[in-house]
Amino acid sequence: MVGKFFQRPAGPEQERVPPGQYLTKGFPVLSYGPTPKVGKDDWELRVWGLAETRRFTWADMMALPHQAFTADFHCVTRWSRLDAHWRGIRVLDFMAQVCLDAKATHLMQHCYGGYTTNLTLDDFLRPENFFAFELLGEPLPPDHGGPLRLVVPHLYAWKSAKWINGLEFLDHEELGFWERNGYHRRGEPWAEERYDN
Ligand SMILES: Nc1nc2c(c(=O)[nH]1)N[C@H]1C(S)=C(S)[C@@H](COP(=O)(O)O)O[C@H]1N2
Ligand SMILES: [Mo]
Repeated sequence: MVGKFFQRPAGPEQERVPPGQYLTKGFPVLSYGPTPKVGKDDWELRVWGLAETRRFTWADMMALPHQAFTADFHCVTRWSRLDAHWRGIRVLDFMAQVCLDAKATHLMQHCYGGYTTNLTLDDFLRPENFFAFELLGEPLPPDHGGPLRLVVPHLYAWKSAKWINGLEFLDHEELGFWERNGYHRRGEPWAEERYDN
């Protein structure tokens, strides 16, 4: 994997690359299964479980505040992409619209295509987390999760659900697709929480 496109980190960037990761200047696509085709007219994001049940349309999302943000992205397969420029909706701004049950402690992200991945509420409700709809100045390409994906920069990128269409709030931990298949339940890259639970 080390070669022209994957470099061992050097200089000041080194401090920003978690252990065991290699830098890439590009932005690889990593999907399990085909890219779902979802038009913005049919698109929706559902909220259920330990929260008031809601359906957000594309227009509902576009009515929320938008922000540009820059984030590093670390895939557990060992590539890291620093300083990706995104645009999206801050999770905290979105969640101001959601009436959560006080018992909620965890959530499951659901996606078009059937992918799932779990988070604790603490890992979700952080100011650096976004629902992104633009990448590098373009509408988020379908392969990268368009029309909308989550970006959770402090955890390995499998926690950043592409084509997200549901948030299920829970009072206990359930495991998502990769977590049931041997990935770590939390996935913190600086602690190299890769495969063992
Ligand atoms: N719905 C969905 N989300 C997903 C995945 C997936 O297969 N399906 N792959 C995950 C993994 S393992 C990574 S590394 C990132 C990759 O995002 P990218 O393809 O935009 O680089 O998306 C994550 N989110
Ligand atoms: Mo990944």
